Amino acid sequence: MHEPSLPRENTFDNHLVVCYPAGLVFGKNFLAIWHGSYVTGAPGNHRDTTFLMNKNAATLSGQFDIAQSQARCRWVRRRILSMSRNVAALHMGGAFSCAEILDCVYFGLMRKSSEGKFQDSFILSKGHAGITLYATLEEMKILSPEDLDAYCTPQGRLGAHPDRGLPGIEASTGSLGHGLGMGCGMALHDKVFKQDRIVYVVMSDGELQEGSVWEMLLQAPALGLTSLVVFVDYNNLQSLDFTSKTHPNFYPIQGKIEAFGWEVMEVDGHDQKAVLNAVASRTRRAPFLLICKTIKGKGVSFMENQPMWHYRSPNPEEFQQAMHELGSQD
Ligand SMILES: Cc1ncc(C[n+]2csc(CCOP(=O)(O)OP(=O)(O)O)c2C)c(N)n1
Ligand SMILES: [Mg+2]
Repeated sequence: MHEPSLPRENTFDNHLVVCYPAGLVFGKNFLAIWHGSYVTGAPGNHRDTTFLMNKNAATLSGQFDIAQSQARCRWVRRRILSMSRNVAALHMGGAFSCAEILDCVYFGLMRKSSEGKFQDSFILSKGHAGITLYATLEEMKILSPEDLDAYCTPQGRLGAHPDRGLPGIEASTGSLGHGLGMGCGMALHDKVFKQDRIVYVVMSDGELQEGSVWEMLLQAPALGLTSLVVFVDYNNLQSLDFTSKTHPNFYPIQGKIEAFGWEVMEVDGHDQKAVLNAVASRTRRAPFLLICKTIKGKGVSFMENQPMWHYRSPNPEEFQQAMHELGSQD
């Protein structure tokens, strides 16, 4: 029988036997599981994604300063706005809706080793919000200002969607519906190999339309993937319309996912304290999913809840107005 070849050129020490049967069970999630278990591997095995963290970053919730986080998020949104001047269009609405979630993950939740490397992992499943990840990584001094200035240019290395192997980026995403499968693969790896790592995944609410997501929602509790922490950026909007209008039967979300065996909570996704408290209160007896109620385009009055701002760059007047609202005087 033909066996798929393993990425031997890498330094992985995992074994096919662990996930091959899982692949049979997971059907089309096989590749995502494969990616999670083999390509990403154990903490410390990451090929190009280990990096020194900003030593000044507060990484424990106890040190997390809400006012500083709010200032960082305003800065992240302004940074995204400034990047929008150089490209025809970018996913601004969904980038703004998840700024606080990413800030909580990177500055409040992710643990680092004594050598300053991340012990935990992060997957931005809604890869079209890569600009928020880039700006957050710039805040952490993992990406440089020059990297962001060259966003989506031939001479730059940051594209519209995150690419694994760039500093701080552990998973290539952008095709919606795969981040949860990757996260499950990573968590399954850690369970089998007894690795102490938490895998954080940020998904969009539009992704809940993907069958692959529901396969994993069904499977993760059965596999006992208790190191998995998932955030759903529930902004009630996808590209063109409100998700509650196009897919009303998804709502309410919480009970459906709980019925599969997850521990689920719902908070205001722009309230850092609520997000961190919810994650801190998880029992660790089941995979944890936090429904984060957010506003697409958050922070700029004329962008909030407007489908048009899913994928549009502001004109010069709109840019000035948006900068003003985001505290350009900070
Ligand atoms: C599999 C797949 N289908 C379609 C797209 C194109 N696409 C990019 S963003 C998006 C939807 C955006 O809505 P949502 O997923 O809820 O993200 P957010 O509201 O957070 O921007 C779509 C359909 C994609 N990236 N991947
Ligand atoms: Mg959405």
